[in-house]
Amino acid sequence: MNDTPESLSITSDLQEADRRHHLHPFTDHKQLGKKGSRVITRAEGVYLWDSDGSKLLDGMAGLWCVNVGYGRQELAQAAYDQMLKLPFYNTFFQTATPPAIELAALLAEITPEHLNRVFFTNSGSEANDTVLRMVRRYWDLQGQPDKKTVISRINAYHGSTVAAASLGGMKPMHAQGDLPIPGIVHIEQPYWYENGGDLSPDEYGIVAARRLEEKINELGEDQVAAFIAEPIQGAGGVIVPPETYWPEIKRICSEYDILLIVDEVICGFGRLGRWFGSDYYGLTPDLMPVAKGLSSGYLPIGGVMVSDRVAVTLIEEGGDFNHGFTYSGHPAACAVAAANVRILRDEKIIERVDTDTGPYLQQRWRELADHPLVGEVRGVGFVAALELVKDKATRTFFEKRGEVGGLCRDICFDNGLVMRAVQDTMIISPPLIMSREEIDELVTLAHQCLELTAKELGVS
Ligand code: PXG
Repeated sequence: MNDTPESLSITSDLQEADRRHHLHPFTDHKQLGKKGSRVITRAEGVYLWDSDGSKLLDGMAGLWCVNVGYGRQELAQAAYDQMLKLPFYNTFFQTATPPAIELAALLAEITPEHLNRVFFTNSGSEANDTVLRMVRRYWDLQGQPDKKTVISRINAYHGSTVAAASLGGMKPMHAQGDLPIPGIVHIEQPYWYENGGDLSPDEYGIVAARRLEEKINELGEDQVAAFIAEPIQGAGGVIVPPETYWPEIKRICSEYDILLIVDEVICGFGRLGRWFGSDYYGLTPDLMPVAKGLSSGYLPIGGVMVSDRVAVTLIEEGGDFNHGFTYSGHPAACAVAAANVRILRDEKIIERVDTDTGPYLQQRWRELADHPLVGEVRGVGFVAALELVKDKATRTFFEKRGEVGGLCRDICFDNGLVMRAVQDTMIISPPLIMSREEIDELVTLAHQCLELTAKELGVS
């Protein structure tokens, strides 16, 4: 702590202005008002500093996005150069800019083979709004306008706009503002630890996947447009599906004529040690929303990768697609994203996550399974979770879900580590450049914070 009077007064001034003028996402402002925001002022590599000078190890890569880590000069330079040359021009009305074209071509190269076109957005939420409109447009053009319903999963997170929050399966979000909108339904998430009961993970994976088949049959194949899912659910609690899940989903999607939408906003750009979660699980999405790691969060940008199957219909038969954003293909954001993709590619960062640091992180993370609070440890590549439970032997959660997770998260923050809590599931998703030494530091800090949490709860 650097509690100089100057830094304290700056922090309290910032907190006061924040309290008076700033509404934050997903925040209880009454609670925040009492405490004051933690103000993050700078970052380098895998570390953050707050306005009091405290250093934090960023176990969440910002918000699952700063894949190449903080402080990359090339990305700042790409934005600077592009802003001087052409800060903005749009991509509507038959125009384009070199960075948008270059990034589109680069994305066609690195995404699965059948994905060759991108529709640019500014965020993952806008990407998923685009997905919903594209899916319905596709089936209209196919002469099947009744195929409208999209099947998603409980606890899925696909963003915060009206369509994206509806595609998501978060009850507290649906409870505010009459969501979901019509034509979106949700099935069980493949969460073995909570829902698997006495089944083995592999048995349960099949059961969870068949919920999709049951729902298609219940609604009628002629009403169902698509299934949307993340390869591994991120904000839903790092739900790593059992190995049997995706093969069975693939079987169902190919037997029934519905589109597969794979939301790669978190898994994309290297998080699982492959360019995309679709590469990791061998999926062939018809539409693939991306964001976050696309620019490593340096500037806001997202997009939807469109398969040849869907693109041909939209292009050959669709005429105008009446959809788009002023900043679709923003030149500076595209220049930064292209530079970011080149860093990931040229520095072999994803290969390192696959063969070296990813396995090392998973091995070290699994050591935490011995802690009395930890019921399960899971993860792939550079994403991982711990289930904090009341009783490990019986997989019994704490009565008031979320309280212990919140406590542990606060303890982490106060002790120099950013971990995210989803109810009582503790989550990490670090920058992909994290070294072995930094992984050691992460696991040591996580262990210390578990100890402090246990002490607070009177567990030993
Ligand atoms: N899809 C997925 C899978 C996401 O994780 C979005 C879409 C929406 O992206 P935008 O760029 O519109 O935020 C997300 C975003 C959390 C958290 O608390 C997760 C996200 C965003 C904010 C908070 O874990 N994911």
